[in-house]
Amino acid sequence: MHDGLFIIRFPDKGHGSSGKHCPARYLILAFVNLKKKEVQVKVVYYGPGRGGKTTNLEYIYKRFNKRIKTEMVTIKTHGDRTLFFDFLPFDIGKIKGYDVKIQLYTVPGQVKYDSTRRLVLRGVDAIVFVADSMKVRREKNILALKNLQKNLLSYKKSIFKIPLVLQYNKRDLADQGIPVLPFEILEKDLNSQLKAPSFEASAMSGENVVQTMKQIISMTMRSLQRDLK
Ligand SMILES: Nc1nc2c(ncn2[C@@H]2O[C@H](COP(=O)(O)OP(=O)(O)OP(=O)(O)O)[C@@H](O)[C@H]2O)c(=O)[nH]1
Ligand SMILES: [Mg+2]
Repeated sequence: MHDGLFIIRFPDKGHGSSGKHCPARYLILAFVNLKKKEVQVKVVYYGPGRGGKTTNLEYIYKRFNKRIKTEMVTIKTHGDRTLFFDFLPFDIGKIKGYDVKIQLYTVPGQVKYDSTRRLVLRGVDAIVFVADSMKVRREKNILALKNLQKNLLSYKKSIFKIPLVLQYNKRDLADQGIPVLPFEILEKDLNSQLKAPSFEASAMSGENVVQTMKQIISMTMRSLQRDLK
């Protein structure tokens, strides 16, 4: 744990819900430094290997590099695969007098790195699930979502309670004649029970990348705002 920081476990009770985009019971677990009046919020981009998680963070970093004071940390294997995680921190201002620091992480999507994924999920406050729209990746998306559910459970967190946004990435590939799954199929496969906000996106071109991030931050902030004293 970070020096001088401790964990506040916010109560797991109703956080005022309206509609499918705001489940009633978010459990927010954030690092709060009362002395420095600072909150750290950890958002993890999760999903199948090669789905575009790192590309999301790279786009955000490029787009906001004037406001992001720290370098993006990224650890890659040969051929651009994430080995451990990517990390991108930035400040979003104050809530109730607290400086809010957002930390974006990615996990390595390759199946063999499951213990690393679990490690990166430690202390997670919110999830962006990046699915790959390519038809050939249909099964991999479903397996990765199941893997997320399992790994969250190892921290006693429910995929139904944590703030979660789905991103259907690589929509641009349809223009190149590469078969992509229709939005409705992705919704049926991945979101029929979760009923989370979902975005069709292209991390390559940046389409809906910032919107995805804003959605997850606003869902997380809504919960935090109620719980910060
Ligand atoms: N056409 C297209 N390609 C994309 C898009 N997003 C990512 N890619 C490409 O897909 C490949 C994998 O992207 P990454 O961002 O490295 O994927 P990842 O999810 O971080 O993969 P792991 O680190 O192995 O889990 C790269 O070659 C990207 O350029 C997209 O929206 N459209
Ligand atoms: Mg990666």
